[in-house]
Amino acid sequence: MEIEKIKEFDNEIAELILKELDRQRNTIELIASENFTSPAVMAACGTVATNKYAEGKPGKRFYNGCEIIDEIEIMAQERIKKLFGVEHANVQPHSGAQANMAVLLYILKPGDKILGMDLSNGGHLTHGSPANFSGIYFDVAFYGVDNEGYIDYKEVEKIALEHKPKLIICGASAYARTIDFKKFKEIADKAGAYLMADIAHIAGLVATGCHPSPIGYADFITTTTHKTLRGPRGGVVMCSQEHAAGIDKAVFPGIQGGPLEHIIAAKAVAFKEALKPEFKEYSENIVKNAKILAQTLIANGIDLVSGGTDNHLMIIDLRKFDKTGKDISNILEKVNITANKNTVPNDPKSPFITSGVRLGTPAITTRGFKEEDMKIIGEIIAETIKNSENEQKLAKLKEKSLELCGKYPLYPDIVQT
Ligand code: DSN
Repeated sequence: MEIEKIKEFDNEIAELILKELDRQRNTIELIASENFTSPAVMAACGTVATNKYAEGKPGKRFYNGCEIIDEIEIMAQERIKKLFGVEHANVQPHSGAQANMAVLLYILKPGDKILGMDLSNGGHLTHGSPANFSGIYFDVAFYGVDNEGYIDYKEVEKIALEHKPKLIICGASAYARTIDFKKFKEIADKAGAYLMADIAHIAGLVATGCHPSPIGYADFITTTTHKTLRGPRGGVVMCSQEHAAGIDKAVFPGIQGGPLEHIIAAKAVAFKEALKPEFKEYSENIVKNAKILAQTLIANGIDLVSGGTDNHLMIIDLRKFDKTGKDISNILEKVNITANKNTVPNDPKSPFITSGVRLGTPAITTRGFKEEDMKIIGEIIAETIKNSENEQKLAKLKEKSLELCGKYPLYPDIVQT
């Protein structure tokens, strides 16, 4: 990070960036959708590739001077195709929301029917929420989870056959269990629907075999690149050759202008990292750490939606403590743990208040946190929930968090002067 260069011209922003670095260093980061990129990925984001306009696609641009940018973008495409075993990848979407928007623009007309997972049950805004373009322009039906917190595939099938959507969306932002893509494909076939799998959360796990893959089942696969995949912030759409031209056209000129080529360069670096054997080991550790964290919380009297986890995340259900996700996520911040409030299935509270807190292990696993650390973190969280009004106790818990952070320095090569 070339912080000195920023400092020379703009000390105010440099100081704020350094404060943010300090916050990240001294916080146990449990937001399930966040991660810490490698220095190489971060460096690629801050390069001359940011200067180039490259509307269009490699070999077919609207601007001159794109020969080298083309090589970068093709390298990103080839690496992610190899990583997931897909025929086509568009690496230009600025985010996961844009990746999803491209698929919907390509395959649907306004008013068409879609079926997605309810946001309050673990879905995503772009899967049909009334507050999002996907709910505003399309006729949406939702599926959710059963009382145990699992997707009920019989119920999904029933809704799909009643609603007859043109597109079924699977994939989630807050679902701790394995997603059965084969079952979704069978349902989509019965309903005569296309299937889109949004694997934003689990992409790194899918790439390394730690979660079953939707390849071969879903017509469209979308992902972000910054969660378990540990790249820069961004999105990707993957599909078969049959849909390649349509998806490319939907991304540009359909919904975006010039792609962020510096971010595409950073995506390429991240995909190279994800193709290494060490990344498989990292993904296995994410899942292992999540399981231990879940077991520790349960052993300390904390309820989890679905009673545990198969992947990188879990949702604490606070209802028995009569506490809200909003309050507890704020109090966790006092003990230097960052997490986010999250609805639980059939939540009596609004999405701004909620009865749950979502936790995930991708970021702390990158830092090097291990089994024994997960046990300590689980105890800190349980103690925080039970002693949320005891400031003295909270101060002691904060010390414990800081001690853990000190054990695993973050970006040790960035020196604050
Ligand atoms: N829904 C966000 C999350 O999972 O944090 C990502 O869009």
